[in-house]
Amino acid sequence: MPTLSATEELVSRIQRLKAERQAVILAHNYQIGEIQDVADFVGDSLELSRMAVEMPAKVIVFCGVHFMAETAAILNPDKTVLLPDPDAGCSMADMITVEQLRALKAQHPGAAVVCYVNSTAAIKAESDYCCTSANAVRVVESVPPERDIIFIPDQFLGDYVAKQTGRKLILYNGYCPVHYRIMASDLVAIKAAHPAADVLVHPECPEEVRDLGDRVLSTSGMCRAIKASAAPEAIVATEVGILHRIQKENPEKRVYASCQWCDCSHMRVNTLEKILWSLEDLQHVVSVPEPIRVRAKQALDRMLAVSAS
Ligand code: CIZ
Ligand code: SF4
Repeated sequence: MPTLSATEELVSRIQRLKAERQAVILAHNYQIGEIQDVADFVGDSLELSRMAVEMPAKVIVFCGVHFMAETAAILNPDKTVLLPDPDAGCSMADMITVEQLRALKAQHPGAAVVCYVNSTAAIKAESDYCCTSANAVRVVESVPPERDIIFIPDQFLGDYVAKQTGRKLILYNGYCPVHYRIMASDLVAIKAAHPAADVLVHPECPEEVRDLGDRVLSTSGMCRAIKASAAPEAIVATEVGILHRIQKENPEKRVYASCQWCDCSHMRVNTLEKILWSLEDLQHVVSVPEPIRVRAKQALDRMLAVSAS
């Protein structure tokens, strides 16, 4: 009988335990390839949140970062949500505290607060609407026109949405350090080397980088666009973990990252071993105190109502 490689052995133990625990494994588009391959679903945070609600599983192993697992926990109080590594944070989410948000609200009384999903549960609880990069434009358009809007924490996504909607947004100075590494000059060079490629840029990139793209899209928007395009090549300006999914779905295409060192250290802390340990020990449980969960859920529900229509 052929012997299994160490990875195959790990995968088979994960699959066995997953069935025993009635668990589902959800992986974000930015996770490493072997985690995407072991997952039941791979997607962006909005799709994974929806999947977490729809799946009949008792346990959700959320392979992503803390705010994503928290979002799943907010929407699924009766399920156990596990994060394989409790230190998988998000630099952008950590850039704003509740005190800073309250100070901003005090400066702009009456303004609606739209928070990007890349934020803590406590920040969502202080916000009126949540949004992801896939629905930020629609969420902002749904805010009554007479209301001012505070948009937190991502200044670049906020700037993009302001330009798309024509709404004047009160921006905060947060940003994603990973997307900030993508230089316009790198994108110019790679475009020159592959002139036939579709160029897809994430809205967390600064404007001079966004302006070089054919389209500005969320991660799952990029996956859909590449599948639908006749172009034989694509350049993606976002976190490099997404290349695995795109290449797997489009084996005949050549896909390039605009920046090789655009990898998120938080996303990288999850490993197959940690997924196995997480299922063995039912660790690390992500839960949100009920008073915060209920308020944060209102902001998420407003977002889900807009993006369902
Ligand atoms: O919403 C998400 O999953 C993130 C963080 C990015 C994207 O564009 O999908
Ligand atoms: Fe946060 Fe940026 Fe990493 Fe996404 S890529 S989890 S926004 S630090």
